[in-house]
Amino acid sequence: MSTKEIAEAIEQLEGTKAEELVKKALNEGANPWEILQEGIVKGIKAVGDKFGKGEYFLLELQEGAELAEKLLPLVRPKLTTDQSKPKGTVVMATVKGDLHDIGKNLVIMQLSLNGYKVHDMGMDNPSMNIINKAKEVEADVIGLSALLLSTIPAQEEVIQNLKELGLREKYVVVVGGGATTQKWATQIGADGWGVDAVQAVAVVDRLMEKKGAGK
Ligand code: B12
Repeated sequence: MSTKEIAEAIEQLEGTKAEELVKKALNEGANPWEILQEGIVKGIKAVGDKFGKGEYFLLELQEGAELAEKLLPLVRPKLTTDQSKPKGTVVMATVKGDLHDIGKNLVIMQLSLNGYKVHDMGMDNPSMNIINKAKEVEADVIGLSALLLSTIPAQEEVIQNLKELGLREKYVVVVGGGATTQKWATQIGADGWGVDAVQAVAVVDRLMEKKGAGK
């Protein structure tokens, strides 16, 4: 039994098979994080590649997303949680106009498992709503996810709004999502960028340490 089979079943949109394979892998004691990354995430990305090449249509893209969303809760309880005092408070949001939240949810999962208190704002969030939420919960970090080239400017808009309100130094701002790069993050003046959920934690950890030491 390999995580490759899980990825392939998702790519082929074989829901029942994918679910059985995930359950079997968990029962056999496979590493849940590996099932997540090498199985589910690789599978959904393969669906996206097929969509990008015109081999799958929107309906199939949606089917793949629904399948991934059904599989994630099977793995979630198997990942161990860090019960210690929260390391910090994070507001995580997918930006305005963007309806992708699977990656954001993985980042939330990983940050929570690593001791952060995370407020999930869901998707399609106007910039000011994100800022108001950060103020309300006294966040340390604002995390912004964007998957579309047409929506990444909204990440920059949040940073601009923070500057205009005189709040830029108050929050660590990290950006991520399939359409972003380190170069983009630097260009818009974000504090950090992460390629995946594991790196997101490393980046937030590093920036929080720096903030604690007087940023
Ligand atoms: C699933 C999916 C959908 C689903 C989303 C459902 C959902 N609930 O999320 C649905 C069907 C709704 C959808 C719709 C559309 N989609 Co779509 N979708 C995808 C797909 C296949 C997978 C996205 C995903 O979940 N990836 C897996 C996760 C784990 O990866 P991730 O999101 O990148 O997140 C990881 C990292 O980026 C990082 N990360 C993410 N966020 C953050 C935040 C921070 C702060 C940090 C540090 C890190 C971080 O960590 C995550 C975990 O490792 C991608 C293809 C792909 N390769 O990603 C296309 C894709 C993103 N979609 C695409 C398109 C074009 C669309 C539509 C415009 C299609 C249409 N014609 O209607 C619409 C747009 C809707 C909208 N307004 O947003 C294009 C985008 C092209 C572009 N670059 O602009 C892609 C790349 C497909 C393609 N190859 O063409 N989509």
